[in-house]
Amino acid sequence: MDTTGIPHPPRRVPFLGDVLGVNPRTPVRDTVRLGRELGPIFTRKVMGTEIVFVSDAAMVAQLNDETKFTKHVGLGVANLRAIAGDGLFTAHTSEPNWRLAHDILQPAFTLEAMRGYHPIMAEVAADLVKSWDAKANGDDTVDVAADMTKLTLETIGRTGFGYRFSSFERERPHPFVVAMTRALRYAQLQSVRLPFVRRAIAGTAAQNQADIRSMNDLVDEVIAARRPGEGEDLLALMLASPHPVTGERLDPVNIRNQVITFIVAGHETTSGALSFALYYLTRNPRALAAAREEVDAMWGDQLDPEPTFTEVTKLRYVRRVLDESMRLWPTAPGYLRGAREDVVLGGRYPMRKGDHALVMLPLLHRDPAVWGPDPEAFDPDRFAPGEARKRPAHAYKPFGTGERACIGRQFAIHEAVLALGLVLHRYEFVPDPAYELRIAESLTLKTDGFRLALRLRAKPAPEPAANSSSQRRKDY
Ligand code: MNH
Repeated sequence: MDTTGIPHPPRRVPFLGDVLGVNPRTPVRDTVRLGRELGPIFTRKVMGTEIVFVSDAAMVAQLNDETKFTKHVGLGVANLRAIAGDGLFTAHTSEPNWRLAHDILQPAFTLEAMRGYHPIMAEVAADLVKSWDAKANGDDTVDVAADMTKLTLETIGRTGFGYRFSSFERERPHPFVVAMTRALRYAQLQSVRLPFVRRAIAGTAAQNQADIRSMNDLVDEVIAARRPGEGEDLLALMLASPHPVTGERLDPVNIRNQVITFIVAGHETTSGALSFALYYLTRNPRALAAAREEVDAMWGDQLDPEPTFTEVTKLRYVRRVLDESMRLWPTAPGYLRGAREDVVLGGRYPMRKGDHALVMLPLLHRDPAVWGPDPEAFDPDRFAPGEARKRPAHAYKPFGTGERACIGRQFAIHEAVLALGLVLHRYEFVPDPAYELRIAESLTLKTDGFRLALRLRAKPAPEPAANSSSQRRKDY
């Protein structure tokens, strides 16, 4: 797009662009800092690519207008097509497979459908608790982001495809995870135009080909092992269900792309959100106390509560903690919108059909005009009943917008509230007071180096009862 008149950082260097004072490890945080100086629309040019960033709620509302804009597959998302092809996340809205897959899969992501996944989600949360119990009450600490990633990967694997990565039982990550992590890093570094830098960080093209092949092979095995009519998961739906209107089906290559898409999209973002939520809870005693009060009111002195679906949906404060964490650090920090026709953004910036701009969520979510004078303050009550209605409709968009918004939103929220609720009920968290938040930035955001020691919370002695399973847990 024509960027004359849009502010950009001072000291632009020929060819390299806006690289002064920019650390390649922290592009999102640097952009947040820049945005505070440059205002709600600005550009950055990095290695020849210029990106327009937008964070003003009114301009974002315009970009979110589905009649004038749609998702633009560019930057990091475009690079992922080597891995996920025309899967839901990486498909162009105009690709026929996008709508076909969207319509076939939509029923698998309703709140009602979550009822079906709930028992498996609870089983995985119980696995997390078991692994944390083994480290509680001693000198051990847990790496929060790593363990949340085990939880979310296991959850999408088992609920989506009946596949166990056995994350909690392994010393080293599953080979699929090794290949996926490296392939994602490789994809992300496609935009780096210095091949030797890229090779040093992400390995060779041959390695990348091998990684993608090994991911495909595992997925193909899982699909081949599935007998017709078996299971009630995402895979069963994709194999068995024709489009509700046209009767068309997903082809095998597309199904493979979807499986890989769900594994990638379905775990990194949710695990990051859980990690930030735990980080903020350990820094905000009042929020922690309020969240504790809620889970204690729900599960009281039960030693091993078995949360029901409905109980999880009633943990409203825990949900607010999650919402507020995703306000400050939306783990998918932005999304691109492309113009369907010539438009003028914000009444001042002409965009031609096909031009695109990035909605910069951490800045949108800090706009003082919307969030008040102290947007950095962590306050879950910003999401108390009625509060959202007082804000402009497009001021909070951690799950994206319109028909290309996150299909897994309810899934992520149910999974995360369940796990957060359980660990809040069970453990006292002992953070390292010297830890200052660091963020690992890849395609998504995660806490970096955030560790917790855990203490099992003291509970009143259980009523003596014959054959009570809780009797066995003397350590509680
Ligand atoms: Mn998810 C799209 C954020 C969890 C599967 N997701 C998006 C988009 C955002 C997003 C933002 C839109 C991106 C864009 O416009 O380019 N997603 C999240 C966050 C979490 C999350 C913050 C957790 C917290 N997502 C999940 C889970 C799943 C999932 C869990 C699957 C089980 N997301 C998707 C898919 C898409 C998507 C699939 C693409 C949907 C489409 O375009 O049709």
